[in-house]
Amino acid sequence: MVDYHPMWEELGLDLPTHDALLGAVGQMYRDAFLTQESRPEGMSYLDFVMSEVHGLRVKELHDFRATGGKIIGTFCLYVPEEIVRAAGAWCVGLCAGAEFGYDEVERIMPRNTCALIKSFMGFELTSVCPYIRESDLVVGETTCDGKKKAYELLGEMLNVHVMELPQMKRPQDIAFYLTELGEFRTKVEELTGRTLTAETLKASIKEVNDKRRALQRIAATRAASPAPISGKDALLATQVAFYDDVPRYTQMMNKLADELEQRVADGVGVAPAGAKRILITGTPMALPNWKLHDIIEKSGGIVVGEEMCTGSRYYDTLVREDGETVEAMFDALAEKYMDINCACFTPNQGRMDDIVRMAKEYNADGVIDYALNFCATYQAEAFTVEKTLQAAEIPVMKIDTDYSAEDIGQLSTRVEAFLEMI
Ligand code: BJ8
Repeated sequence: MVDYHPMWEELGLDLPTHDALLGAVGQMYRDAFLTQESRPEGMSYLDFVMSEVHGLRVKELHDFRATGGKIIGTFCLYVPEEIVRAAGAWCVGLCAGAEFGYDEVERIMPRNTCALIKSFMGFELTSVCPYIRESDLVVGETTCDGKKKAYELLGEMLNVHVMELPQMKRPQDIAFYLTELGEFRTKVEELTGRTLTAETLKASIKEVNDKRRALQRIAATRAASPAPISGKDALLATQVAFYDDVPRYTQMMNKLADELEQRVADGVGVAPAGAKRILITGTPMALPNWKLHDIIEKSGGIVVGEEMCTGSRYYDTLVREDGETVEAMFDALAEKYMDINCACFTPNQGRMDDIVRMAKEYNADGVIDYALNFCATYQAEAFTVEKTLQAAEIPVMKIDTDYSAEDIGQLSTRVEAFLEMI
């Protein structure tokens, strides 16, 4: 076992608090993941990644920076990893999925802020996140109001760049997003001292598309009955996509997909025949948020898809690879990214269409619409989600929750009743 404490100390982490966090996440992981039966062998890679979540990967970032490399931390799907990589930097996802440091957060933010924002602010305020400390630049975006205000506070502690995002998807909005991408490119180039070229951008588009293609292969196998992989394991695969080394991750996920495709051919599954199949839609589930999947699958259901940013919104569409000039490739990036259906946009009919399409494609028996408490956009959109699914005659249940364990008993009862009803 390598002792990473000297590296964490160098990053200014609060070592006892950080040890406590790692201990708690390790316990959650063992309870949620290692208790599952007939897991695919390919999951051993993700088990290893998780066992080293603040270790080996952080060391790789640390070593990269020691040779002059730059790390860019992001919180949202609308910040293109392709631009970061084409200018020679690496990207890491910074959204956080655990309740930590809330007392410190509530000294500077309202109590009624969503768990995702409180979590990333809490991680920084209590000095427990090595990824944010390895980030030379943190990129925020003007999506929801809570995030916008959080980035102002984060900007007092870290080097933060905020991308302005439109809230609609008209041609003028897409043109505006393109100018923001141009500004972001300049920012990254200034940081790395390297120029993005048509050649490097083409390569990074292909590389990130390959990562998404691997995730698409995994997702496609989940339409089979029995499903060859649990929802929890599939969610973990997507969560790790935001942190891991891109080519290595793609290779390992393609290996996992090979195994899952073989399982489908052999009729091997992870859930008993007749287990109720659930599609989840809603707010993203950042590492280590596995709460709802765990509840559903411990109640005898199986999650077969996620219409969320840690799910289909991340990998369902690719960037066109036919561009030859930087301008053409930026157009292709704008086209792809502005096609993501976040509830911060209005109108957001594309999301409704995706939920119904996915429920059918993955043969879901029902949909759970999941929102973090105090997330106004997703909670407001829940009415349209419900109406849309009722019109399509697909059973739906709405769950509002946070990262705490307090409501697990109550949620389990509701989920069990929903699984029985559908
Ligand atoms: S593209 S979903 S990652 S903004 S849950 S912080 S919306 S109050 S995360 Fe998101 Fe980008 Fe959209 Fe996806 Fe605000 Fe809601 Fe909290 Fe949220």
